Amino acid sequence: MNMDYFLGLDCSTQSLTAVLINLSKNEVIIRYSINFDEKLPHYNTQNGVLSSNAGKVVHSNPLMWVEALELLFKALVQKRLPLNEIKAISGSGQQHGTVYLNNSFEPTLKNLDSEKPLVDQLQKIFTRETSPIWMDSSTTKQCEEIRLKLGGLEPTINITGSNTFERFSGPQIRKFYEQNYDDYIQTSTIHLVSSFLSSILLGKSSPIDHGDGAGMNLMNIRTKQWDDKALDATAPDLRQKLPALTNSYDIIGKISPFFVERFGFSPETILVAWSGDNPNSLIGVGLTEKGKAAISLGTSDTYFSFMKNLSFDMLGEGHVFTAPTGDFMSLICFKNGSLAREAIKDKFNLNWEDFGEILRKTPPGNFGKIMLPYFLPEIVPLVLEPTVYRFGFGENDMQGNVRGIIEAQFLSMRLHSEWIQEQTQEIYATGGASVNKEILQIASNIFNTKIYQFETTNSAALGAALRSAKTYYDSINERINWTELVNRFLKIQDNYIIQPNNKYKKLYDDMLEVYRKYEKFILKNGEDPEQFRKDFVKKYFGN
Ligand code: ADP
Ligand code: XUL
Repeated sequence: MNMDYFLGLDCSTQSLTAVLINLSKNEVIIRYSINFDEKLPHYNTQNGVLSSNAGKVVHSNPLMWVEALELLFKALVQKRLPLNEIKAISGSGQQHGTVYLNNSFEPTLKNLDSEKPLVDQLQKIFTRETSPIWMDSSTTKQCEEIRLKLGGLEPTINITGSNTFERFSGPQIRKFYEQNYDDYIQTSTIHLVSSFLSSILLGKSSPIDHGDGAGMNLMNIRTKQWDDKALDATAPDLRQKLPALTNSYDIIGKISPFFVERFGFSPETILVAWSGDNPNSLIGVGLTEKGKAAISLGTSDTYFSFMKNLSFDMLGEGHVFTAPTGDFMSLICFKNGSLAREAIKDKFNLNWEDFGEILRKTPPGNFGKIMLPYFLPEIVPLVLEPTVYRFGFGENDMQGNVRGIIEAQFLSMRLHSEWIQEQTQEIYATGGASVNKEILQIASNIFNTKIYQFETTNSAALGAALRSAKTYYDSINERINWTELVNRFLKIQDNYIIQPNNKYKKLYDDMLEVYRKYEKFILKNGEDPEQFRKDFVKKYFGN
């Protein structure tokens, strides 16, 4: 029987993942990941990245992603998966990262020899050996320059959907132009992680989709075109170096002969535009309507929601991206996600089970212990010099720190998502840490909203597979709408729903105000809220 197989790939910070689905049976055939540190140690990454200058400069190696792609396909062949029956492929990339290519890029892709490894043939296509990624926070100067040229915060947000951010592609490109002028001039094409990898599969330079394009400070969020003012504010002759923009649901071509010959894909395999990991996860967790939000607890923690009507965060902390459906999505990104949780876990030599046990045994409100968890430079709120602040406890208090970091992360998430107008009735959780029920229970109590936990944490790769299916069915006129498609696939079982405990609603409402005051105190020279914190302790813990 002919089966409808679709493949989704996700090149994230720490790994490259494949999710192969069979839509004739609504099932996942395989999820398979290549972890960069483990499988490709010769790139010397730690958690997938190369970090310098006290964590301010963070790059990764585009050849490592290419090598991972080959390892992944090799593994799928060894597992005897029906690669030749896959109808369509799409993908997902960690957002904002940029890849700098010279004029041998396209000829090299066109003339690949399927007898030789990709990585050997792509050595000479780069004008910049490593790629700055989303964790980089070294472009504050360029952010200010671009914002100023665009007329300040409000026009910048109105044009691009976001304030300028250190990790966004535009400021990163400007830094390269300012500091490596000759290499910038030698650069003929600049890709995102997503469009770079889709180019490899396509055998020629691929377009950038509107979802990932919105994370660059270069695309006009209303017209979905490159914005002349933003391009001019960033670097000279930038338009010529950028690929075209395309809808996330567009077909960009068929798979290149290299992959047909080397791994046995069908030459008829359709490629659908790749997008960023967060837009892909929007589909992978099924957010195709208003009133639903998701938290992704991966290397970064993100909070995002589907948006029918364009609305902006005029405080400049959140973003609006294009959703894969052609609508919009809001997104807030916190850099101190899993790596900050791991820092506490490792400091006390715990495993995740011990960590969960401590969360179960400690009381909501944590006896009024407040942490501001900036283990790494933070994006929201902006903190460039990482420092961890503790109020009412010390760094050796194991229980205080374990609960402290989790409560801090979700209080901060609640605080900084207040601008999103569309009320959330349910939150969908994904990403590596979403397997942890104790963490999700605290998130549920703090938001006072039920949280759905999925069987698979690879929602970006799954979203990519589902996107490729949607486009394929549209192309053969078997139209199926987004909500029908995701509902057919994402069955949520009852035991995966985490209910908020109403008993703690008032406590967390009050604690949010304590937290808000501490952020103001530390970051904006506000008043010292120590007395306020003590009143909170007295009210809930009686001493
Ligand atoms: P990314 O997609 O950003 O590369 P993932 O979504 O794969 O990252 O998440 C990886 C992270 O998941 C790891 O850094 C680890 O801290 C976290 N993680 C894995 N298992 C658990 C667990 N049981 N509890 C909490 N965090 C976990
Ligand atoms: C989103 C962001 C991160 C990366 C890596 O704006 O910077 O979530 O996409 O996952």
